[in-house]
Amino acid sequence: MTKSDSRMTVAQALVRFLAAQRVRRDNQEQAFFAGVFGIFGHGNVAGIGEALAHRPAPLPFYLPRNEQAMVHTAAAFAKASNRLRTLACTSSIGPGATNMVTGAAAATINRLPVLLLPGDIFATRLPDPVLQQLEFPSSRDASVNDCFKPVSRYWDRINRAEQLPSALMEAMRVLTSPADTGAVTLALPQDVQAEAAEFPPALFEPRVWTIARNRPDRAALAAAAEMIRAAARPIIVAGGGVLYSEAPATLGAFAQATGIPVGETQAGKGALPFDSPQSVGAIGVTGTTAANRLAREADLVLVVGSRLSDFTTASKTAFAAANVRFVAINVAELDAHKHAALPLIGDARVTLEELGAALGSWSVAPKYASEIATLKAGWEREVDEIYAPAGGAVMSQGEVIGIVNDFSAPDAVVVCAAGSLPGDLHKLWRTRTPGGYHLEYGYSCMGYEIAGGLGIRMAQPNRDVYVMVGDGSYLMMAQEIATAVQEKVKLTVLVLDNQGFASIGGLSKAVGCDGFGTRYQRRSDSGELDGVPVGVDFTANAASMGAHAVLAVSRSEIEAALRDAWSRDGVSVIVVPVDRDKSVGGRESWWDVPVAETSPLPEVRRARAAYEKARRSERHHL
Ligand SMILES: Cc1ncc(C[n+]2csc(CCOP(=O)(O)OP(=O)(O)O)c2C)c(N)n1
Ligand SMILES: [Mg+2]
Repeated sequence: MTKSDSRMTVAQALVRFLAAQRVRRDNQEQAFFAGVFGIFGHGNVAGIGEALAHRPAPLPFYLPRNEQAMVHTAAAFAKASNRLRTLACTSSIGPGATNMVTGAAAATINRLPVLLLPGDIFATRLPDPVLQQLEFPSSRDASVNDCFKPVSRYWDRINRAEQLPSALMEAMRVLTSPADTGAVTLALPQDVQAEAAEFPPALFEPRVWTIARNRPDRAALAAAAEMIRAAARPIIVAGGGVLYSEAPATLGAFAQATGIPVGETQAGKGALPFDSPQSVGAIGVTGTTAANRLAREADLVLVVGSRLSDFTTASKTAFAAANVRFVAINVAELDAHKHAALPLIGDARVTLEELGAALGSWSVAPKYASEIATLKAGWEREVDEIYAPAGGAVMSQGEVIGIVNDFSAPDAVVVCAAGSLPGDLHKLWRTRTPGGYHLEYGYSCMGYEIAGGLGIRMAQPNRDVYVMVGDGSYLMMAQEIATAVQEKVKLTVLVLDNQGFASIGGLSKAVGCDGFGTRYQRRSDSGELDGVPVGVDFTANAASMGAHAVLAVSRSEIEAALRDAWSRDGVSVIVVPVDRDKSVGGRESWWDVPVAETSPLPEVRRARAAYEKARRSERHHL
């Protein structure tokens, strides 16, 4: 590289750097950035936009329809790549930038790497205030991009070209760190993006970031093995870390050798095939009868790669035995110490291998093993019953899930994020292949589904992707259908229409409020939203964006629509009316949602009394 080659704009240097970054784990090495998503405005069109217009070859550019959605697409892409690849996202300043904040929070909470490049106000401050600039009265140093700080694992603002190299190195360190990863935000003032400078040629050399498989402390590992040997009723909680570490086979072997049952979190579901003898399915608020009963009496919980959210711990009521103790395998200290666990800070795969070796031929007692088998068989019967044809004019959501599950290939991926579907899918979806169950349930962000489906299919073009989305989530963010059509990405989207929020409607009833404000009804003469249904034509909406869209009311219509979608390219949308009142419900679990302490509504007072009683089971694990 000659001296004149190394003089370039900040934006050009950034793009060139991105194209040169590679990641390696085990024997797998690949480019870390699979492309750049972007929506241009005056805050990035002349800087990053110019640099992308003549970008290095291996970096494709994608034009989405909404900035929040593109971050979801990038996060889903990263999740479906087990965090070994991601996409960068560029936006203009102001609303384009803040639209990404929700996506950043979702990525960071789910521990998924995404690189966000919002434009920012002039570093020179000369033309201030520019279009879309927030004028913060007590500091000229603030912009709307400061909103990204708490939702980013690394945040920086590049006010001078000289700051770029160290910021990029920090960005990569965080993005490729299993423990620290999440959204990384580099705010780029629009004047700085276009400024030229000399950059050190080494910045653009191909660079390989190795993702380590750290091993836990030896003494802690020995102590953990002792605790497991001493346990009579151990259970494993498998979280997303099992999948990200590519440890499903290791976990399967560990569970088979020890006979310890495995309950899965939303992020961890699919760690074991549903029909493996040790799999007791979903655990927690949206868990199975089998997993929740075993959790209740467990004396030892081996947590693998989970952040133990309230949905997993049933708001700290799931593990009810007085003597219960925890051992937690996690790359992050933050998680490994939760519930006063004995922390095994390390990679899930190598730690399970070492723990398995330390346990030798130890396994659970035959009586416990047969109890596990009985509970598992009982749960599979329950699923069969919910999957079975029930008749009736409008389908239940559980039955629709069964139809899609039965139809889909073993390596198909179902994707979802919010509403009543996540709880039903967590319990009912029979996952057969790791990665086959993709739930964004860290942020449970309505609108993730279709944008996420796009990212999954981009990461895994050979797997069928089934987006299952409620009517509420669809109405919040369906526009990425147009992006999928543009990119010729094949997706099958099932819109489950129950005319509003079945999930929050049910919750509202449970807290004594009778579903207030959760139905899509027109305002009536009473002045309330209790008139005739709003009635959205979802098939017309999807078709208008280039999807093939059909309404499917009965079992046979859904099956025919799935077959048709499978045989087509592009986006197929199947709209299925579902009965909001035929819910699958919870299984021996509880979720802490505080009920009003005083109210004129008698139902609320009753709910409060029940709440106070239930809350007594909530405990500290110290
Ligand atoms: C962006 C966002 N806003 C609000 C919520 C709270 N919320 C959770 S589920 C839900 C309703 C979802 O409706 P729909 O997609 O129709 O699913 P259903 O509950 O009917 O199954 C709402 C409003 C959320 N999770 N995300
Ligand atoms: Mg709905």
